[in-house]
Amino acid sequence: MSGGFLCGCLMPYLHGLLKVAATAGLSRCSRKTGGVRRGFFWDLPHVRAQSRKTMAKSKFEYVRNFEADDTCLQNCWVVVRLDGRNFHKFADQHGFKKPNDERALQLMSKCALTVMEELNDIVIAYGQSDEYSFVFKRKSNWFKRRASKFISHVVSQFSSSFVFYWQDYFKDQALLFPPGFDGRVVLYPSNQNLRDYLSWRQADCHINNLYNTTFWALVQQGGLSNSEAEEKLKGTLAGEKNDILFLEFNINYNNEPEIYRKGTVLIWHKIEETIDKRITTPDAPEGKNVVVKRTRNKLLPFHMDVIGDKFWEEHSQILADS
Ligand SMILES: Nc1nc2c(ncn2[C@@H]2O[C@H](COP(=O)(O)OP(=O)(O)OP(=O)(O)O)[C@@H](O)[C@H]2O)c(=O)[nH]1
Ligand SMILES: [Mg+2]
Repeated sequence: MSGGFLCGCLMPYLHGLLKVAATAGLSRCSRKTGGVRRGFFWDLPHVRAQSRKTMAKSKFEYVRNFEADDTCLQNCWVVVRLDGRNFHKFADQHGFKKPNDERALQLMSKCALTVMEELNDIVIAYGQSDEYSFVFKRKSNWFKRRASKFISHVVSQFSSSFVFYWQDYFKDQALLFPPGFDGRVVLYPSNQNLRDYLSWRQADCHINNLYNTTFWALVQQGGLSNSEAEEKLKGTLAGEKNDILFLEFNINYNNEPEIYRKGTVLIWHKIEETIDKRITTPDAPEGKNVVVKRTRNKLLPFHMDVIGDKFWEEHSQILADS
């Protein structure tokens, strides 16, 4: 390439580029960064995005080191529990039935199903009231086991589903304001720890539900004020609450719906199904319908005891976690 060509063709082109850069405000940018190169046209956002892979790291790259390492310990069960924020108020303002609103519980489980279908590696979920727990496989390497990824994906997927599916469950009740959920990660190193965790949540469901069922029977059917009912139940044991329900209101607590007493367990099940499939064969090149059998994993809800051994014996694949 001759010097004349450089001056004649390339210089006006470079001069043009510099003018464009100056118009885009990059001269100021270059003063700020103290270097000529950093303020040049490759600092335009689209150029920066393209060149990130090929260019050396910027001097700002060090800020990455401020991020905390939140990798979940290997070989532990990763449990994410979320809980509705201020659902006492939310339930009141949206006319939830007391003590249990079937629509609300079904909506919560629909959201949990969506979370399990959309995200990887969740083997079991358990929910009651305004909370849901999700258990990721011990060996999960989803997002390199980063706690922040586990929490944020579960909570955001659940929250958006809650709003998305609201009207399917609350036909005559508009969603009045955006609900929120908090989330946390807890690691459990042994199968027994995980079972005890789920037992704890189910025992909590039982204790609260027995209290609430008795409390609202006293108020709604017994005509007591809230504070009178509270006073009457102060210090009572489970047996005494059962007696109040049975003797005063003819309610056998054991006959209350299982979804209220036990909460909801979601697990994967292998199901066999038959589907119609269209295939072409040498004798039917135009295609024909055949019935095909296949097995697939489907999520199913249960309202059963997870404290005893029976559930874990019948669903041994959950803890096997190969
Ligand atoms: N009426 C009614 N209320 C419910 C139902 N499910 C949950 N709730 C309400 O949601 C609350 C859940 O308890 P918490 O999570 O401890 O209370 P919260 O108000 O959500 O407070 P934070 O979680 O601390 O923000 C219950 O106390 C009820 O007031 C339901 O089916 N019916
Ligand atoms: Mg709550």
